[in-house]
Amino acid sequence: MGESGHAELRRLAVEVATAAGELISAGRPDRVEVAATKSSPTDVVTAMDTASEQLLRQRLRAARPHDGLLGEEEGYEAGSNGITWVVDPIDGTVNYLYGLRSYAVSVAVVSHDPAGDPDPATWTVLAAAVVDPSAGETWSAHAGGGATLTDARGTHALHAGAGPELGHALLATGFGYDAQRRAEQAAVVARLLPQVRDLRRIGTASLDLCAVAAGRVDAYYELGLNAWDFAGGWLVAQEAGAVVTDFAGGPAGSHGLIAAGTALHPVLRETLGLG
Ligand code: LIP
Repeated sequence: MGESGHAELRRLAVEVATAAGELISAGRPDRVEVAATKSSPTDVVTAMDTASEQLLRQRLRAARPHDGLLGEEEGYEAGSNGITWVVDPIDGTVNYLYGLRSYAVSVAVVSHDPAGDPDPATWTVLAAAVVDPSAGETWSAHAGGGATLTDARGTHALHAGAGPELGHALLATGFGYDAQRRAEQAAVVARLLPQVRDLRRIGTASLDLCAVAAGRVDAYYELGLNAWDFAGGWLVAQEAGAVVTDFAGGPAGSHGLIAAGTALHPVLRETLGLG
């Protein structure tokens, strides 16, 4: 599939993510209820997570019936052509639950060995869209096509800078739903905080990665993300010129992710020392 094919996938990703974004923002009840919990009592699902994923699945199946689908709420449904959509119906569900801004719909499409399952260690992200309904912002990218932010003022090309020296770096990070993991993450923060400008906890991996692409933070790192949390934002940051790897410099994954400019990335990776 050539660049024009990737651009077409990007257009479809933006279209379906925008529709799901409208659903979750216009349909947000004043008081959001927890419908269920998953990996821990604080890892919640709301009825809007489920409704958003159903809309995404329905629209993508209708547009591309042979593709696979991997989503946070309903899991993996194999396709027949080595193309799979990776969707997070509401990234930042806890922000959504509490009525905080900074939640998003993330839609990515990847190519992989048709005989296997989509795996971040070996897949190729072809196109992506991240829609932030509260901010009225749409982030998107396609492989070889660059990354953009569309807002009320128009569409802007994204170029992540090389990054400042560590002591002047503004970092974003996140914490898991498991108490033991949070204790480990807190120990890393305690070690890192005296060495950087400051930390931000936005609560939404896809928007953290887009913030790196736009220079709103200088770097983002997190341990324990799911593929649907980072697949979309990964391509936006990568196509904006940021470096996105795991803590050892290999493909990013649930075992670790660091995104930063070309100069800051190696310094931060060494300082974290988690590789
Ligand atoms: C969230 C991520 C965030 C992380 C949270 C959670 P969710 O995804 O976007 O970066 O710190 O623990 O994984 O659960 O809202 O889709």
